[in-house]
Amino acid sequence: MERAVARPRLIRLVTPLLVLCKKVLAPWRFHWPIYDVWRYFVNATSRELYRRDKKKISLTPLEASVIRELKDTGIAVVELSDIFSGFTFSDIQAWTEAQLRSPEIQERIKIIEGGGQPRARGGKYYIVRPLGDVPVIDIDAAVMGVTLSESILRIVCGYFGMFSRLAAVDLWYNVATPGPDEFSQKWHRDPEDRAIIKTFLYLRDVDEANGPFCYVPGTHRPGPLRQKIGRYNYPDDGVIERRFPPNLRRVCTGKAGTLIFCDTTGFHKGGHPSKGARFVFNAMYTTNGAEPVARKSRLYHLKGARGGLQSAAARYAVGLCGD
Ligand SMILES: O=C(O)CCC(=O)C(=O)O
Ligand SMILES: [Fe+2]
Repeated sequence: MERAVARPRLIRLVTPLLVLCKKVLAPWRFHWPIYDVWRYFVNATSRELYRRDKKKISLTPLEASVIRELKDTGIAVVELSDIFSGFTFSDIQAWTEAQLRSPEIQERIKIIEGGGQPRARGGKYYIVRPLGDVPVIDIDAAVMGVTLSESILRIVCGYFGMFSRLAAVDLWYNVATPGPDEFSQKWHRDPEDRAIIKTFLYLRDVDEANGPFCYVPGTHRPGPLRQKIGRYNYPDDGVIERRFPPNLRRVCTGKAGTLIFCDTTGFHKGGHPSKGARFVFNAMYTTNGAEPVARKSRLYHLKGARGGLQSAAARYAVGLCGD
């Protein structure tokens, strides 16, 4: 009886304090060490959901080895057809190539190829985005079937040890441009979360001249030039090349259908073709602690009903993304 009276009183006393703490700490949420404490709590539900789901799922040997490689090195590269038996990559290619054929997109490519620098999101004029600056994509598109597939989510959630959010998807056509590397063409760590999985699906062959994705294996762990959360993570030019000679860097050339899984909190760069172009579909998976997820920034929009989503992990992944 005493406890029944005391509890609401305690809550009444503590609630304004908690609200005050939240307000005072809010601007510091993305700074160490508050970030790591906050991230732990904000992911409590997703960890619990994964713990329950894990009992019902079993990983294929390939999925298990991708997770192992990701944990060891921060990167794993597979062929899409190895993960999805019977899945037709040609459906994805047909759909993505069709997006590229739109007259406005072709016009924009010609302008950049002719040396023009049209206005673009984040100043990245050399990336043509057929799905728009804030991509809009149909949930029934074959490429979304892969992005939200049980197999990819088993890998991503297995790596995080919790359910994850699909924070971004995009289709990029990187046009060849002269001049030095800019923005993400330079070595950097992504700053949004303590662990981030990005997938890059090559839609056309990528060789050394087409701006392949590059990575320094092992740098997903805290180490030299430590990741700063929510902030600039670009070392000065030449620093990465000096610290990590070519044998310690991985250049991901590959055929169309190559699928890269990567923890981009490690050092990476790419997307600066010197010849031709690079055509790639990318997705970003994060935890609830990622800056765009926590700030409710919508980096893409999904069209279509979610009813067809089979797994709890897929429903959770798009759970915050409105139409
Ligand atoms: O375009 C690339 O290969 C790298 C892109 C990148 O840095 C990123 O998506 O975080
Ligand atoms: Fe990046």
